[in-house]
Amino acid sequence: MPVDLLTRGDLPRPRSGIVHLGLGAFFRAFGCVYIADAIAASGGDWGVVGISLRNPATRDALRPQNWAYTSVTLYPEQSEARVIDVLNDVLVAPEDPEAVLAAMTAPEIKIVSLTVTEKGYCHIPSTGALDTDHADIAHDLSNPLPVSAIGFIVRALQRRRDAGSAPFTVLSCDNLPDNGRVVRGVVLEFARLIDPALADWIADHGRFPATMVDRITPATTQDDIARVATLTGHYDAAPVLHEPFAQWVIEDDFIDNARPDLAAAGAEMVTSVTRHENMKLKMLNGTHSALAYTGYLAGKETIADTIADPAFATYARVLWTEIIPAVTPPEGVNLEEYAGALLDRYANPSIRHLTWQIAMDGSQKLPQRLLATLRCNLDNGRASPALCTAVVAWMRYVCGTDEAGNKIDVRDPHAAKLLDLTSGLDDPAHIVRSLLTFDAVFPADLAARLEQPLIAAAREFWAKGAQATVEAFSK
Ligand code: CS2
Repeated sequence: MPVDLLTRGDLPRPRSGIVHLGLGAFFRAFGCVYIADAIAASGGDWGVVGISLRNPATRDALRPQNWAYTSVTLYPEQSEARVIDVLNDVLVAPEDPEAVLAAMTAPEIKIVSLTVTEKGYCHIPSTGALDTDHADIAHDLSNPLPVSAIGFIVRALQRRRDAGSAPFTVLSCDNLPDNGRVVRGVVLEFARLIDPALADWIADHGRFPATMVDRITPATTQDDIARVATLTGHYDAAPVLHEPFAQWVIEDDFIDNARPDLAAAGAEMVTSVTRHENMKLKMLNGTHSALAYTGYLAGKETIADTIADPAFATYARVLWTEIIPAVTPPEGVNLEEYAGALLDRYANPSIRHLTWQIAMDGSQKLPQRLLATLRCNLDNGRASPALCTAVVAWMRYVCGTDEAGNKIDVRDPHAAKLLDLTSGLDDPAHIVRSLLTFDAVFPADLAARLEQPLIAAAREFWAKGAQATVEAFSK
């Protein structure tokens, strides 16, 4: 069927009030949709300038469409498309960092939001401190034109201070515990290293509200692009496809209260997101990672495929029985019901969320997703065999070959280091001991307490394989 190019919607375009760093599928499927709804409900100059920090693909795909794109909600049995029209421009940082700084310095920009994934914060996952050995940070500390998100934020704030304007609110939308505190911490550390007075100014005037973000959004594939053209009759080079569910919980702490009316769009504006964030990271992301490593090694391509195997569905339920005692529920939330809803979300057969995609960057994810829960359970004398299995599945995965001996494309900022720590080792006990020395992931005190239970879990995992190990949780 011949299809027209997607064109802009009819709505007048809002002027920009937000710069977003890291314009991936997630923010376009999530934040931009909330912002569109907030503008529709209450108006305001909250258009978005998107920044791609690495490559031009999204900019190149969206420019011929005047930055409009299709957001597709995937229900188990049908899908629903809608055009999102809040982007005003997309800049590609490596091509023109000056243009990015200029956009962030414009006084009408009130918010700089970011989805740069865990590793984009350039922090040490186990401590939260800025990783000053990180190549991008080392570069940005000595160059006025940055490459990292943190460098851009600090240099733009420096320009704003020098111009006598107010700072922007920094809105982290990544899956990190207390993400506002994490970004504030690395921004202040960076600023102190280049200009201590700037650090004081940011500490006094800046705002870094924490958020909990939730919507499952797999990467868009070529097949998806064809599918969306068939669904809508328009060719869109960069649609986003996502589940129906969305939850955004935001600490309502913005400079001069300048923000879109996100509550009108369904976001929960609260005084503290800590409980929501902990619940989501441990219960959703923790089981997601557990299913990704075990599922991948058992030959499952997607989370829906994994959960369709009853042994893995049972494994997920067992994981939740270990996780729930370590979670303080937000007011009014029943954790058993939350877990049940997660299982339904995972089972959605329309969502092809690759286990390999979720398996990426485990060194950045394990601390908050699995290890914090394990620590809490150890402190309280609770055994956690299913969580230990998840950690050893990650250890097995980062050794770099699957159970049939095929090479795994392990994507992790520390992939080489992880491989180095395990290469030449066959005995699972040696592999566990070696990986536990990696203190960016395992603080020494936790490593010591985890050694025995992880070695026991690893012996079983290596001997039986992923599928049989997971099946044992059904017995
Ligand atoms: C996933 C998340 O890729 C991953 O690591 O666990 O992206 C997950 O889909 C989202 O956090 C859901 O809100």
